[in-house]
Amino acid sequence: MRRSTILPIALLATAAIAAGCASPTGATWTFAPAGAATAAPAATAAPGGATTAPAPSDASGAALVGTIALKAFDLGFDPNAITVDTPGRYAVTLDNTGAIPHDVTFADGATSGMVDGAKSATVEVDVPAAGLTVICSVPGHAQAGRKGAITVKGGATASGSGDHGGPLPTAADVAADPNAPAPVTYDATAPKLLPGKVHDLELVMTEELKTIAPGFVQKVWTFGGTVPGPVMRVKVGDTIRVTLKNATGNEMSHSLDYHSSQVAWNDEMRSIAPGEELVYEWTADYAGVWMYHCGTAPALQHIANGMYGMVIVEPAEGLPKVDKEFAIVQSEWYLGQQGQISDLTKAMAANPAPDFVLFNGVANQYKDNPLKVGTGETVRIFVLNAGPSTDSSFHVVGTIFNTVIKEGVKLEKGNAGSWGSQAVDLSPAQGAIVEFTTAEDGLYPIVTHAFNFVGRGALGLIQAGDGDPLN
Ligand SMILES: [Cu+2]
Repeated sequence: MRRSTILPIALLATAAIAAGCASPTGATWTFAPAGAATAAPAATAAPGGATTAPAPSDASGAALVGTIALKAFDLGFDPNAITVDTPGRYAVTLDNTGAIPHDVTFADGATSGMVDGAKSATVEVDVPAAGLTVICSVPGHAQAGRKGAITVKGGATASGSGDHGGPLPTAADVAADPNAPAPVTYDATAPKLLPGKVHDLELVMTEELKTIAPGFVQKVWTFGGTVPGPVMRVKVGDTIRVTLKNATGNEMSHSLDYHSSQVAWNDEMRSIAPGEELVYEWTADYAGVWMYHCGTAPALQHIANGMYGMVIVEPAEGLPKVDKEFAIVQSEWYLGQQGQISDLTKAMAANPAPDFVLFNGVANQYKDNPLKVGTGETVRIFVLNAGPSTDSSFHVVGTIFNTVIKEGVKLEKGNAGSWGSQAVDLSPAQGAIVEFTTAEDGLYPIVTHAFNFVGRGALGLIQAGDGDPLN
């Protein structure tokens, strides 16, 4: 029975990956301004599951104007922002693909009743012109994100919807836009070492619209057209010469601060205006997982609006070979109004409460598109906490890190005593390498163990083998 609870997630994920990933890396590590880099068209599947083709008939005899198919998994509804063409009576079928019981309960009281895992049930509901909200009534489930809304086309968005099981912002000040373009998945595969010892690169800073969580579009500032910026991978002893360009047409001055470099703040790290460029040259003297970011004042705002990325500096002798390598940057998003930049007032709070916490720039993207590994393969993750302000406790559920290299401190696989590590604490601007092996086929969630953030987008999955521990 549990097979059917797991496989649909994996299959959905495969489809989503096939639908297109924007790799931030290229062979020459030269990054074009990103007009191209943004969004796929608004998913035609966004109203997913809703059809207005009249259903044949129903038990009550009342005319149905359509049917709605809803999936419940253990973290949300899919979809959870549903748009229908007209008000009227709909038959809603809940397919519980999760492992524990859920229901679908509408604001007017209509409910499917509790549906066990791998079971389904149908409930009829009258959708008024104003739309209505829906929750799972199991205690705690709605608060954890199992809620959504049905909206009638042309009507206001019923409050409470996100999309595709994505988390909801804690702030009630920005409503999800059901027509927002689907987020573009950031390829988490760690790039290969740049060949040679001297690297002449170009990095263009852009200002453009991006969907940072389903339903939420922000005017982000980028390095190289992606958030995070591209991952760069070099070795100790290399020379890196970056031509940094502030794209013509941008509104803001920007700058670049490589934590992996030793240069004067008021030289290479100076701000440049739109249309200007500078050359930032540095030598890789120390190995590590380093942050780079825009340091233009207020740096808090420039980081909170997307201007950060990772530099991997390997020791001169290189890193031992492993089977799979990923790079993950954790960051916070303080939601601004739709189409606007992030909210600096929220980011400035003494106790900041991010609306989203992101892995590689998009809420929950690797929950929807799991990272694939083979069971028993050696896995290495380069992880960076870009902040700007909250700590990360990076953890992969079901695994133990046998190797951790954090800020120059090393736990080595095979050490006397068999010491291991469960979570790596990363303050803002700290980075680490973690290595582990999955014990069996299955799903291994990637989280920050500060669990209040898991429901805000800081959730991914590693899929080992076919994702099914039981076959
Ligand atoms: Cu900037």
